[in-house]
Amino acid sequence: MAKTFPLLSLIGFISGVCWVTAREHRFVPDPPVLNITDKTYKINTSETLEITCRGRQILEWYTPYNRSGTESRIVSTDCSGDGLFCSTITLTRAMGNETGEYRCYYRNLSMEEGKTSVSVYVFVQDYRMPFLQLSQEFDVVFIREEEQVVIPCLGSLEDLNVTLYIVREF
Ligand SMILES: *[C@@H]1O[C@H](CO)[C@@H](O)[C@H](O)[C@H]1NC(C)=O
Ligand SMILES: *[C@@H]1O[C@H](CO)[C@@H](O)[C@H](O)[C@H]1NC(C)=O
Ligand SMILES: *[C@@H]1O[C@H](CO)[C@@H](O)[C@H](O)[C@H]1NC(C)=O
Ligand SMILES: *[C@@H]1O[C@H](CO)[C@@H](O)[C@H](O)[C@H]1NC(C)=O
Ligand SMILES: *[C@@H]1O[C@H](CO)[C@@H](O)[C@H](O)[C@H]1NC(C)=O
Ligand SMILES: CC(=O)N[C@H]1CO[C@H](CO)[C@@H](O)[C@@H]1O
Repeated sequence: MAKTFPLLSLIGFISGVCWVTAREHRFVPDPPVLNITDKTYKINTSETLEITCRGRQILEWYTPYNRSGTESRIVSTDCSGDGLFCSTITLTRAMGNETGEYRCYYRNLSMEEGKTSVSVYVFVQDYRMPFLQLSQEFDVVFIREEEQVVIPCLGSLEDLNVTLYIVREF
């Protein structure tokens, strides 16, 4: 009788392990893969951006257009084959304000970097207009004394050197 307890807890342990693996198989397929493996990618303005994503489920993209809420110039084409889902996005004559994160993710799964989604940060370098218009929400930044504050400044060049000036308006 004394031996049943360890046996029971062993069974409990095994079923626990099986449950965890089964759960992971169900919710975490292999992450999608981009054909650009670097974290950042640079093109010049008016060039064409083309990124391919492959994965095990239906793929969708999250791009700077999702953030800006404007109509997208991005064309996506299906390139599925060889048992994999595949999607290519093409952006012709890229503009500086199309700088940002291009993320490919599995539809209907919560976006998790390296698990259900993969991204690349694309700089569409515009040397004539290096600063990008920020979305409305950043119009006002509140500063409190002795507190660190982040003033958002978005550029289309990775190695932009910026200086902050205070302009007093009365
Ligand atoms: C982008 O333009 C800059 C300046 O005109 C040039 O030096 C650079 O080689 C170009 N880069 C690419 C990837 O075409
Ligand atoms: C990624 O794939 C697209 C479409 O096939 C191709 O045009 C592009 O050059 C590829 N990019 C890289 C970095 O291999
Ligand atoms: C982003 O926009 C694309 C195309 O407009 C759409 O298919 C996708 O569902 C959007 N993603 C999110 C997370 O809103
Ligand atoms: C970039 O600016 C153009 C107009 O100059 C606008 O049509 C487009 O939607 C903007 N792109 C993004 C990603 O906000
Ligand atoms: C930015 O400034 C740093 C320090 O002053 C300097 O070392 C670097 O070369 C500058 N980069 C560019 C792109 O001008
Ligand atoms: C089950 C489920 O959530 N289905 C959704 C998958 O995503 C598409 C498009 O994003 C939705 O239309 C479905 O409702």
